Amino acid sequence: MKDLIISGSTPQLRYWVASRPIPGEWISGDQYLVAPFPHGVLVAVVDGLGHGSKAAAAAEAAVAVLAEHAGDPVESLVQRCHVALRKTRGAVMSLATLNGLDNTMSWLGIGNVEAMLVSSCKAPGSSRKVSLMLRGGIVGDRLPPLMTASVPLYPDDLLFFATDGIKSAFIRDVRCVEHPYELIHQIFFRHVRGTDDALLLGAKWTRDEAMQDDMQNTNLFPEVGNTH
Ligand SMILES: [Mn+2]
Repeated sequence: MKDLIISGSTPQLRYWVASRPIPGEWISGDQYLVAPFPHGVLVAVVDGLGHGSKAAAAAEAAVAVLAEHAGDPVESLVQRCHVALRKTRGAVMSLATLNGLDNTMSWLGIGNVEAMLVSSCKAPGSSRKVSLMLRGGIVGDRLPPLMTASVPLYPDDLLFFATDGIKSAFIRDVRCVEHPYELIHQIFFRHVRGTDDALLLGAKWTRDEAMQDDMQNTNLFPEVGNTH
């Protein structure tokens, strides 16, 4: 089952994605984007409303906008998606911009794609877990006031995103680990609901410009997730 997880990296981030459409569908409305830009990377997870091809179309429209404007502030990315998704079913999404110049992350969540930052096991002091504050709304239909939060980033910090096809209890199992692959695999199969599309993304902020050699699917260009 491990081949359901795909991995990739940018100069500053390694990431792993586990996803599966609702049984009976071949395309998922849950999609992701990891898009590097100079000195940073945008990570987004989008859940198109419902499931099937119309949900996927909404998610794809959002991902296309995000890929095109990856370095923009997160509020403006959400605004752009809101306009682009008006003719679609709409979507919920969480997105984070990780900035390598000042080592901060700006993140924003509309709807219920949960996101969590977990500090590196090597970080001094107690392990830090920070959840993204989500605000109700549907991108393409009605937006809440957009309030971006900013948090400091340290090398080897971990970031997790999960759509509502993953039970919220997944948060209990999120912890700092040296190699997130096994953890992501474990969390996905323990908490996947099976009654909706599901996507879990885990990422490690490496900050290091040196590329890792052992990566599969290494790709410096925006990578769009489209689960078949
Ligand atoms: Mn969903």
